[in-house]
Amino acid sequence: MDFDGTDFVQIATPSEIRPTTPQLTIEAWIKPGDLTGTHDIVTEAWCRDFALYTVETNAYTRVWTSAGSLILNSNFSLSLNKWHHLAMTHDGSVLRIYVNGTLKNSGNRPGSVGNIEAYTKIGASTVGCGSTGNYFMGLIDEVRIYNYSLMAGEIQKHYAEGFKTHQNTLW
Ligand SMILES: [Ca+2]
Repeated sequence: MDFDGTDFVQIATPSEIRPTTPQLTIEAWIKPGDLTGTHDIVTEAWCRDFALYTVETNAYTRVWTSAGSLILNSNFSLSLNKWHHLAMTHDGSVLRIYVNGTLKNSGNRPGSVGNIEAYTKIGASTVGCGSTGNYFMGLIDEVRIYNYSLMAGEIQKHYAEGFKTHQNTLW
């Protein structure tokens, strides 16, 4: 999917994670064309109860549970116009963020991820539960949403599987 900073894709949220999910994983390959400001990659449609996004050159994830929201920074500097594999997992207590198959940060936020609406946005979000914004610029590929928390080894494997395709691409 190619995003030019003014468009997005809206998909039906998998019924398995609505309206709450005890566990969650989101994966995506991204090739960012703009790393200034905030750009959403995959977000829950209303108030970003889960989100995978970038702020400046860092990847971020956020979740909202009955214990409140938690935001994690990837502590990893993304490169413009290069492919990166991103993943977030929430196992019911710990939120984790991975870049290129490697765990970069984690934090505690117990409870199910909740208030999940019927739609999920790719390449934008409803900023502050309002108008659509945070448009992504660049390429997003192989978005995957799971109703369970993938293990570190599984994420490493998915990165390795996708690596050749995304490093050799002429896109
Ligand atoms: Ca919501």
